Amino acid sequence: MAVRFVMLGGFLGAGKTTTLARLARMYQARGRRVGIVTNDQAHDLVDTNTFRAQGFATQEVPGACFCCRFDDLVARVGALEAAERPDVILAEPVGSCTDLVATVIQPLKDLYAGQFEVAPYPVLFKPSHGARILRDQPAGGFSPKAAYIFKKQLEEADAIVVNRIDEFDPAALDELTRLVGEKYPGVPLLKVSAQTGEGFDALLELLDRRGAYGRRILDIDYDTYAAGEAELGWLNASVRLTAAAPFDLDALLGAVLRGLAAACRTLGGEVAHLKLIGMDDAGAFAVGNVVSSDTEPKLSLASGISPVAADLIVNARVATDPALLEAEVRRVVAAECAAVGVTAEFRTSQSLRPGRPVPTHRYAAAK
Ligand SMILES: Nc1nc2c(ncn2[C@@H]2O[C@H](COP(=O)(O)OP(=O)(O)OP(=O)(O)O)[C@@H](O)[C@H]2O)c(=O)[nH]1
Ligand SMILES: [Mg+2]
Repeated sequence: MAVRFVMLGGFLGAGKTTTLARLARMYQARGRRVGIVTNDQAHDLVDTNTFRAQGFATQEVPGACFCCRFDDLVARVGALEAAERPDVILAEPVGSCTDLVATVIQPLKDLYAGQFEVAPYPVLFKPSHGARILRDQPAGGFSPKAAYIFKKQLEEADAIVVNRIDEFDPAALDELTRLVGEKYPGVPLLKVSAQTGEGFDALLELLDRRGAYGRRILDIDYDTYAAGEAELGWLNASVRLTAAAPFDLDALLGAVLRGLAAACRTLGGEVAHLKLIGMDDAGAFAVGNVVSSDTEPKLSLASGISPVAADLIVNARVATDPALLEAEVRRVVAAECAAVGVTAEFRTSQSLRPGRPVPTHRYAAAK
């Protein structure tokens, strides 16, 4: 039987990983086997580790987006199928990627029709940047080209899913959904909280639908798209933490996040997403995030542990020079670790600006 392929779009930090982890648990509770595929421009993914630490079978496509690594995506899904026999594949594309209907969904439907049954394509709406971008306020902290990507992501959605509704009172939520509805008329609108689970029955119901979905092929200018992506500085680093005495992993992650947020303010670069995962050698883990320059650093998943050694992975996506970003990450991690008697050894570190997307396939019209 064909495997259900569920891809969830949305801007950097919109809540894709949190949403997919919740959906995975819901599918499992209904007796369905789940496999997850993550994706990033570089190696050492916080998201892969976050999913695996929660016990989910996860494969990753690192180094470029799904659209440019389409064959890798199919191969990773194949590896999951061989090992896990999943009923559902959950796929998380890079949050700065768009045109996924033309480059991933349509080719999967056309070339792999017997293997996959592609679900409707929902895109998460990130309120912190989204409200400013849709109101045409100075591009939500980003340049108009990065804002262009944000809007194009929503334009190709079968449904727009407003996330983080736990943070809104009813009047503010009404205003936000009215704004989204006006900009994307006729597109079904869902309201969820990936944190609390509110609205997820409706999301699951949408994902189970069959019909003419995944057909909103964008009219898109790849020069603007590439320029918008290239404005983002990307940093992935993996660091070994060791100490002579136990240290509070959650407190250290919090201090690093606050230090990085302050460094980004000094650099003047809007934060798209700063994320960290700390893991001890026994599998306990903590995740911390900052999703915009005006939201507080948050320990999203706490470990409650005080190890003497741990691995730290830092993924930063900030509208600034990647070399400066890398220097700040190295400085902040070293300083915050030193302050609590922890030695930080950088094992790998990659900083880059995403290259121009060159999709493996692009369907100009829906099949
Ligand atoms: N309050 C609140 N926070 C949320 C919700 N959903 C996600 N978050 C938080 O938002 C942050 C980013 O969530 P992720 O799930 O990592 O976002 P993402 O879209 O996967 O990010 P990238 O993979 O970097 O693009 C984390 O701190 C989450 O805990 C929500 O519904 N409510
Ligand atoms: Mg993610």
